[in-house]
Amino acid sequence: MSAAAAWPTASLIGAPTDVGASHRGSSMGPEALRVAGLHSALTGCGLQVLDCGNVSGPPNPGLPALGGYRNLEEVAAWNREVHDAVHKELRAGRLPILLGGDHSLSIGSVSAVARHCREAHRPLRVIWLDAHADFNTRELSPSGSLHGMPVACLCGFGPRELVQIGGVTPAIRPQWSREVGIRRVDPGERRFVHEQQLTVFDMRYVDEMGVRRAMELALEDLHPDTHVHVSFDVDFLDPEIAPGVGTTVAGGMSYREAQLCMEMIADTGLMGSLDITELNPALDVRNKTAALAVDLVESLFGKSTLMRQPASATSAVRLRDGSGAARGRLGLV
Ligand SMILES: [Mn+2]
Repeated sequence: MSAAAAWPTASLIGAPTDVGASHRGSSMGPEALRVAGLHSALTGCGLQVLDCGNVSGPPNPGLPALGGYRNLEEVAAWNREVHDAVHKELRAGRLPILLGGDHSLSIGSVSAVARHCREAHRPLRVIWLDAHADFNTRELSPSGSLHGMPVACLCGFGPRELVQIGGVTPAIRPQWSREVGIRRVDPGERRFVHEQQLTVFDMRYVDEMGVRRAMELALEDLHPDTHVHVSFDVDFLDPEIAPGVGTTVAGGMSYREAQLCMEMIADTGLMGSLDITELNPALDVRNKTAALAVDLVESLFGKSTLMRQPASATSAVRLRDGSGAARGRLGLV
């Protein structure tokens, strides 16, 4: 039996807004992901796919920060919509995929996932793939942009409108999350990350220990009943391969490193929800970042280059025969 047969129906939920971002353009992310073939890529992985269309919310007023937050009222309105849409799909037994939109929308999405896990008495693990820790608060943030604050809000540090969205505050505990790929953290935010004992596998860790070790630890101690939520900020990737992002930071994940992250998450078989955020088509080159995101999502759902037999994952894939003519044709042993 292929692993794909176990997946529930996936629900695509677009949230076309950039109200939480410092740059405009991620509002076009949902359509770019659809144009890049997300639906058929998922179908190709063996999933049934339901495109729920887009949720809607207020336009981006583009005003400067007020009381430490930019566009708080608008961010809260969008997040309530995202929360309700994601929670509805989870209750229906489907696997929601949020198409952002800026990363503040994960407040709504993860709040819904956490609420669903509470209702189902299941443990939750949040895998946060990002260049930034997203653990800012009004006091610590230099910009007031809420897309730099979602993890803090989810852990209960933020405005009432955002920390209460899922009904219980805090929505998650810092120890339920694992951040991977981090390479830009504001000074005050850094102190707060340590204070709250957030587990972060930054790029220094990845350089020294490799993606494999980082992901082994990020995915350690999962219970067979754990719901794994993946929050994928496209700026996790190196800007050389993923230019279509507003907040690029050099030194990100290479193509192969990112693929390995996704494949290791797929190997758990426990992913129950996903966010794809911060894709900015206005900065992209011929939609290549969207196409790359779709490629990586395929890996999250179990597509791999050298298919391994699930029962013999530790055995090496060998050439079917040793003749020169057949070299390059890899067969399953
Ligand atoms: Mn982010």
